[in-house]
Amino acid sequence: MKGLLILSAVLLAVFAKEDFSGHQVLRISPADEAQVKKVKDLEDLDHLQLDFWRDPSFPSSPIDVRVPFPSVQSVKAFLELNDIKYSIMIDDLQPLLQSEQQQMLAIQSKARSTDTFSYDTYHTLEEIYDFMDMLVAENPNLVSKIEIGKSYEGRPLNVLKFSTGGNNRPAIWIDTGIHSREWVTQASGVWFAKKITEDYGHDEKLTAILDSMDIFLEIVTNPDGFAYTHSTNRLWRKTRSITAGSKCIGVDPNRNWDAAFGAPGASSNPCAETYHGKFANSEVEVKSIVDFVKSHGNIKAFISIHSYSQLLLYPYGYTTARVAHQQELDELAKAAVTNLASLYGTQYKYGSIITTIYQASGNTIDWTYNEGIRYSYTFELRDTGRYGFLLPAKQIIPTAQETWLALMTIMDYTLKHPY
Ligand code: 0X9
Ligand code: ZN
Repeated sequence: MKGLLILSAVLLAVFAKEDFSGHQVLRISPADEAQVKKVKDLEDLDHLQLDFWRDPSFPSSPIDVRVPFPSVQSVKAFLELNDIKYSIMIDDLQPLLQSEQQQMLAIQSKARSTDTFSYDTYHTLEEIYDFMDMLVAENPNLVSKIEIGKSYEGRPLNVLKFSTGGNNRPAIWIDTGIHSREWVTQASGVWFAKKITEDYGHDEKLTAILDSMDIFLEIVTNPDGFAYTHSTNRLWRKTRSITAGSKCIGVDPNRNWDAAFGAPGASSNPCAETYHGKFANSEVEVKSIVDFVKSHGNIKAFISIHSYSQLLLYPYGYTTARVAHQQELDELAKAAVTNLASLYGTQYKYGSIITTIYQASGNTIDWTYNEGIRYSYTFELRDTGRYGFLLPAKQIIPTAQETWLALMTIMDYTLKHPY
């Protein structure tokens, strides 16, 4: 019976889902701006169905792009014809997806408490929502759940509040999973939540933080997208909202914020992965955070967690203009990545978004910074491209552990440097 159940789960997983057999991820290294432009122009050839994992920018980072099987030959021929250097980063995506699925199915029964929950595997939305409820039930004096809104498809937008009392204390915001395919981020968010409950009253620094500040943690910031990565397309990034007049679904929730909305560094094409949406805050997943931040009024640090690339970034993404607190943010970033590396040697780069990665307008932390939240940061977690968004589950705990050291650095600094 059990064998049959597993078999049917596997069959369902195989037939209901988008198949990535023969899809390759190429790492392209343009030699100059002209070559960047040639690669960028490929994105507008809709029939190629390219999915940029790392956007075109020069010279700061190579371009990683997923090429569907039917396009592989022509894209390579194009690159070779134009003398553009590339290497094959992932030679077939499907086996990676299959081992990820097998790993998930190997976890037998539903956890009855957060002590028996498997932190070293990926979980469905339902499992993560159950985890939150268990954590709240087990720690009623420390953790509560706030619903800040409902997603486009009607799912609750749940935020965990860690608080030891007080009235509207200064607070730290952390979100994971605003891009749904960045699975190591939601998994790390779950681990952070458990870690906070374990360390409060035991770890001196975290205890001091929670004795005068609150922490808000939104683990599944894009639940519709996340559900879709499980049901249909593992590589879904955007929201799931319908755009009138287009056959393409979804808006990039990291281009939809009211900071240079629609400027260069976002796309006006609804089919693009960086589509900014019809207007700022059009996505309810974004608007709900905006409303929460404004009504709270006392958030002192805002940390938005993505993957991949191993970066710790601060504003701005839309302009090369420096933020007023550039030096302070830079020094704190340096301290945070140094502490992160102390655990397993994982190397992070840091700097402003536009100088370190690429131009991105309408992104989360440009808005939060302009809103007056000085310690606004965004992480890009592991790895640097070997697995990209398909980071093996055995890296979840090490990733979360090392990231926690960086988060503690920022939170401790926030406590000690009120403004
Ligand atoms: O393109 C993005 O939105 C970010 N990269 S990702 O692969 N996670 O999609 C980079 C933009 C930089 N800004 C933030 N991460 N907030
Ligand atoms: Zn992202």
